Amino acid sequence: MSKSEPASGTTPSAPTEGSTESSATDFRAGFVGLLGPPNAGKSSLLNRILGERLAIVSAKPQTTRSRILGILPRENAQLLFLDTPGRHVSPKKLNEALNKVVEEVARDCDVACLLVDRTEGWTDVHDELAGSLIAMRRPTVIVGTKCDLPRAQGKDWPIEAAPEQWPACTVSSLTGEGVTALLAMIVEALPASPPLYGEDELTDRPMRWLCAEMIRESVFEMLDKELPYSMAVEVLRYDESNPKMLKIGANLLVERDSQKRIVVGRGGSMVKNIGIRSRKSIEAWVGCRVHLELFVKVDPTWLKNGRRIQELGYQ
Ligand SMILES: Nc1nc2c(ncn2[C@@H]2O[C@H](COP(=O)(O)OP(=O)(O)OP(=O)(O)O)[C@@H](O)[C@H]2O)c(=O)[nH]1
Ligand SMILES: [Mg+2]
Repeated sequence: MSKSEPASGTTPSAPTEGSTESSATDFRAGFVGLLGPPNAGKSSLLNRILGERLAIVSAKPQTTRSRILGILPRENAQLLFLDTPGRHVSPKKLNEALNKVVEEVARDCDVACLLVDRTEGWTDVHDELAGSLIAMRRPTVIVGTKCDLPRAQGKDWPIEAAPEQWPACTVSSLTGEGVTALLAMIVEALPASPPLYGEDELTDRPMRWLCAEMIRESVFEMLDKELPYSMAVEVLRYDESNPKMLKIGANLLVERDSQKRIVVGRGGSMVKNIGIRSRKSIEAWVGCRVHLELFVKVDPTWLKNGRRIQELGYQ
């Protein structure tokens, strides 16, 4: 989807291999995997790099549930960033699917950025991811995030436990500090290649999916504790026939009746507020008015059923 499109863009854009006139010898292009533990700041970094709010962000860990492609054009390069779910070990079916996404991105990217939250430091998850990236001989940059936070200053940097052959840099997605230097390091490590996607593409994700994600972001924002993790958004209706008014109908799927009561809220107040917040985010994106209808539905199986997880777009 390109940002200049109106409320349309429901068709994933096909790669347009070799479609520009730039010579392959001086042009670089490739996939850049953003990897790290939950909450390391992967989605925030993607948004900062693109200058768009493409990936949803929350203060709660395990927000991202799929691979998200964000395309950054440069004069002599095309950087194809892949945001990933935070690697996290748990026996849940959804988690299994998310870790598979992480493994695939680590395997398929041309360059990896291994994100380390500077306020938390290096963890077991970094050891695991670093082990895989070394085994796959993947060029890797270690990216220290959240360097604007005072708590980041007291921690060791560069990190001793990190493989010393990898270059390191620090960034803040809040202020933008360090991002230009990081991009230069990535371009340096990319292979020579013509652009792989069209020049004005922003992502391969359809607008319908981005709208579902914005609703999910509101859920993360407005509901506490475990509830956002048990919840999925299923878009039932996406009607863009009127260019002045996009109509969306979606289910908020929860696992149990008790959760449904919380999401509906007293007299429907919670679902109403989730709807208002989501509608504002979607309107800011699509640039037209949005009519949004949300329904809360109990679906006790969605978290346990691999096919359902895939249908909902989380794989
Ligand atoms: N101060 C500050 N906060 C940041 C920065 N980057 C991310 N954050 C915050 O850290 C939290 C997690 O950020 P996300 O971008 O959602 O992290 P993530 O790695 O994508 O998390 P998952 O999708 O759950 O794996 C959010 O509250 C962000 O606002 C930064 O550079 N500075
Ligand atoms: Mg994320």
